[in-house]
Amino acid sequence: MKLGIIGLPQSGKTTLFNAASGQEVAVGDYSRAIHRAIVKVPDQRADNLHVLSDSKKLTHAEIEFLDSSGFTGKGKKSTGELGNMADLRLMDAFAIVADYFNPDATPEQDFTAVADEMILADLILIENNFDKLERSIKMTGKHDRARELELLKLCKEALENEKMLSEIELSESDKKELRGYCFLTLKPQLIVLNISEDKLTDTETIENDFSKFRKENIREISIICGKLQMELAQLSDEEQREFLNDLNIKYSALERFIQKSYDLLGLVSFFTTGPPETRAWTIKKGSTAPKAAGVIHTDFERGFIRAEVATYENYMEYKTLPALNSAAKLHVEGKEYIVKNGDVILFLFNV
Ligand SMILES: Nc1nc2c(ncn2[C@@H]2O[C@H](COP(=O)(O)OP(=O)(O)O)[C@@H](O)[C@H]2O)c(=O)[nH]1
Ligand SMILES: [Mg+2]
Repeated sequence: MKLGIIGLPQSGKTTLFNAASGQEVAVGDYSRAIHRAIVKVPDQRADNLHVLSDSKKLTHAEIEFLDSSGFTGKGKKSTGELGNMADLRLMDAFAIVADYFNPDATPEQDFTAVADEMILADLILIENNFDKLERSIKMTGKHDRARELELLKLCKEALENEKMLSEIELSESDKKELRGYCFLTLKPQLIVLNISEDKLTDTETIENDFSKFRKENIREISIICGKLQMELAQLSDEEQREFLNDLNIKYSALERFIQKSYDLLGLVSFFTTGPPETRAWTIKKGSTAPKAAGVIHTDFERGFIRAEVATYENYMEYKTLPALNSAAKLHVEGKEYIVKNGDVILFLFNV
């Protein structure tokens, strides 16, 4: 799963990338270089199961972050020809970073400029394909792509009215029809307000001010002080704890940012745990038990017999499989079972 960090130049993209990845890429240099990192998704539940099972190994879920340039801030006046477009189209979601640390910052305006550029890029993509498709349908008499053409028309209209494609109603089969286009404005977004240190105590107010941008499953808000988080990421675990204690900060904004990205990607975690390893696995929301087993090993999916499932909360309360079993908190589930966020699972399979 890939999350693209985008935004205007000097908004703090590379700073945020460093904070999330622990890398030390140079910031503030107007560089247009692309950086990639695999970032582990912090999850207290995995940490707790690890301790409970006294596992030798602990493995967290992961997402790929891409620090990407390419947006100019020219909005509607841009050419819509974004740099590294191919990379951007492959992202599953975007974190759109907006400067809210400069005294004269205009985060709403900056977000709109990025949005306009995304809209324009999608519009150009349609324009480049529309006539070709129309002609091919006419010439070959192949009407199986008629729906695709209809959808492109619909999308074009929306974009021309400055709407993102995520805002129009599309059925699952329509989305499938459009999948190949990898439209930028169809991907979920996390608006990252990159605040200055002196706004750290106002995050609630800021969150309220920007709540109009929030839209379920489409757009979320995250407030973070990138610079502080980047400096933190470069300290040892112990130094980080001391630093946060000194500032009287109990939670890590960075963890919440990563967790929000994960949610936005439509992902949930299930766990396997035991003495050799505790591990958080990633699946798409709505996956069945055999699909989840297949994430561990393809043989597990093919040879799936059943799953023994406990909720994370029950697992932590009863601590062992026999205890869970006698309390009737260990459920035997078959092929149709939809795995839930936080399930602790033991798969039985036959290969
Ligand atoms: N004060 C402050 N400065 C920041 C913050 N985030 C980034 N900057 C500064 O803004 C400049 C641009 O940051 P950079 O991450 O390179 O932006 P990018 O062009 O979007 O990758 C650098 O000089 C950073 O030090 C922040 O949270 N607070
Ligand atoms: Mg940068």
